[in-house]
Amino acid sequence: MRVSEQTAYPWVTLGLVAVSIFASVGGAGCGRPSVDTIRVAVAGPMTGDQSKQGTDLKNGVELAVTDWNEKGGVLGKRIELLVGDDQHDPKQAVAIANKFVNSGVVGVVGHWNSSASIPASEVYHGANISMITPASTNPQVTDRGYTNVFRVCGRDDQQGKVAAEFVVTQLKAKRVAVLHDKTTYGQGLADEFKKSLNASGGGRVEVVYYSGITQGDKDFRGVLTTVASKKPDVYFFGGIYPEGGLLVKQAREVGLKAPMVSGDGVIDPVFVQIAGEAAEGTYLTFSPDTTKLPTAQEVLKKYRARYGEPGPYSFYAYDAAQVLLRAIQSAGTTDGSKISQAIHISRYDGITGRLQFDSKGDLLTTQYVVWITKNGTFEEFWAPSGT
Ligand code: ABU
Repeated sequence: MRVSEQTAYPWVTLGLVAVSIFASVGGAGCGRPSVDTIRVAVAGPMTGDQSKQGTDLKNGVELAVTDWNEKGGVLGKRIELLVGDDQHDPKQAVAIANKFVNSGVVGVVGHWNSSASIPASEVYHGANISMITPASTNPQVTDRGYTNVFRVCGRDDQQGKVAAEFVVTQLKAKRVAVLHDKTTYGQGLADEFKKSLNASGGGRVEVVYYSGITQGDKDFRGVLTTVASKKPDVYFFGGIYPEGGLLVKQAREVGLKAPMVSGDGVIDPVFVQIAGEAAEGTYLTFSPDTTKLPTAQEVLKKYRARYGEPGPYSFYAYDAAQVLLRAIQSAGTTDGSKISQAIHISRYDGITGRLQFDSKGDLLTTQYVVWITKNGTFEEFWAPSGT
């Protein structure tokens, strides 16, 4: 079954030996796990315009679960993986979270979108279940003091600062337009970028335009014409690749020649598929290339053999699952508080780097660099000093 065929189901559960075969459990939930099974879950946008990201997360977690099951599972029990499709919709994310809780899930890897992770984490917090997001970068994910919430990626206050430093010191921009998609992530990142512009530019940078666009819209020529009239040196976009791809494509059509700078929500091959030639020269902040890390080579080989090229967050999902399963094993129990405690004190060298958390649930060390879109792909372009 292809992922696109999952649309009809709020989630699917994966078989453990033939992990590529999905069995629908339908809308009624799937009961409680059997005594010889421990349930974990992965959630993200498995269908719709951001399904590439959900699928990347699902693949990464599935690979980690398969590795563990091949070695005998966790606490001597078979690991069963539930997959939840939140369709990057906050309400659907809460519905999925409640279904996980009612199905006896002991830990969740997800969600992808900050606007899904934040409301879903309220449910996991109430049920005392650990949640590790591989990709949700909005500061609020971990700034609410929840001891069950973790992330294995960076934060937008850090990412926005790196983008601003790049725009000021490398692109030498004086006039900057700022667009966002009005989501928790997109607007949050745009605001962090804008805030940091003043600090990086010593007051010499002018924000000549600031506005939100609507996710799902297809024609941005009107707003881009207004942006062009402001004659920016650069325009920043806080948002995801479906809109990011259309923006750069339509910017060309209305004569806006300034480069677009954006963040980790845009760095995916689908951005290039949508934008075509117009994607060239777009700058994107993201972590350094995980596929080049010596620590990732074994998993990269397995991932490619099973799924093809990993996506930007595939390996973060793999590592998040490893952190969760190791915590269950070291806690020696499926008690939620003990699993979260075990994550807090863990210090694990994953395939993406050292995974050790601060009291909030953020990684102690994360890094952002700037990538450029070149020849239809992405290359690392610039790193801030001191990294
Ligand atoms: N950080 C990339 C996009 C996912 C999100 O934080 O909403």
